[in-house]
Amino acid sequence: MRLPRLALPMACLAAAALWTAAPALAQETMKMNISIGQNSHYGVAIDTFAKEVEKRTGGRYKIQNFYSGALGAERESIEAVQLGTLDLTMTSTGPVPNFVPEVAILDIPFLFKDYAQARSTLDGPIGQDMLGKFQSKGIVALAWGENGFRHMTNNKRSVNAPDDLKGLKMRTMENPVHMQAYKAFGIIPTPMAFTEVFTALQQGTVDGQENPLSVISAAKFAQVQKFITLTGHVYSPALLLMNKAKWDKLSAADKQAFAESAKEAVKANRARIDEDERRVVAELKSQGMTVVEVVDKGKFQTALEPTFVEFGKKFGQDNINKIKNAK
Ligand code: EAX
Repeated sequence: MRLPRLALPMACLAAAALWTAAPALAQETMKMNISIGQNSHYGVAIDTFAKEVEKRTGGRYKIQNFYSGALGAERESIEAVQLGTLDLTMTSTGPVPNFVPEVAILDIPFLFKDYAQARSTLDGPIGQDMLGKFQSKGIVALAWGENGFRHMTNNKRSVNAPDDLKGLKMRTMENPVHMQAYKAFGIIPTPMAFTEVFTALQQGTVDGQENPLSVISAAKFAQVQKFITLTGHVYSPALLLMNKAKWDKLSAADKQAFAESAKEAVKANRARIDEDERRVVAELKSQGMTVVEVVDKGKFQTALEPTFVEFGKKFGQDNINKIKNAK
């Protein structure tokens, strides 16, 4: 059967029209990974980020999120973002000194006095200047997020003073500042990726660990830890990191969309931490943990004096004081 004379040109026109429309509908999917579960202060952050990126780029970009270290632990994820085998990650600063040594100053115990000061310092010139140090390492730090003030948990005994920490085998992040400081407490530091911590606690490979309430709750550590002391000994920042080559390929408008989406993610992240800080202590008590809530932090700081002197030499006491005194 012969087609009407106009059928073929019309078909070509329709195909051409579809083809020209195709680029506008083209969608690139980027992968993002975190070390803890979706129902967490990081999960809510990257889910917000994903929603905002798709909305603000008009669907040109989609973020596919992975949780609980599905694509690797934090150190591996940072490495993968640097290499470009992973597009984005949200991570604590724990492993970051291995990539950007300058960031290690933020891991000094008792550096920040409270959440408000930590947030304003990181969102201000000191923090923003530090974000700039990632680009030469092939990484774009989109924003400072938050992990929270870290507390000590263990299975051996209630910790009421620094001496109670002596001899405890504690999992630490792969962070040189933490490991050096915790030795001053008499702790035996055992660096380990977060994805291995629950099993290590369950099997008694380590006696304890230290993490913010948000992490302790999300990781269900009450199932494998008996005691917690609200030492708040370290403020643990977090970061949203992106592969630099991928960032460079974005248009100016899409760069702005990603940056604004990161800001929205951090708002959700910090709001969840504020909620966890109100909620989790009661949760841990109901799950059977013994909670030492009233802690003489001065005693823990005094025990760290020798390492504070070392940190002053390593990072410059003026630089440390600049952060400590930041408003
Ligand atoms: O970033 O490794 C840790 O203890 C971190 O606090 C955890 O992975 C969340």
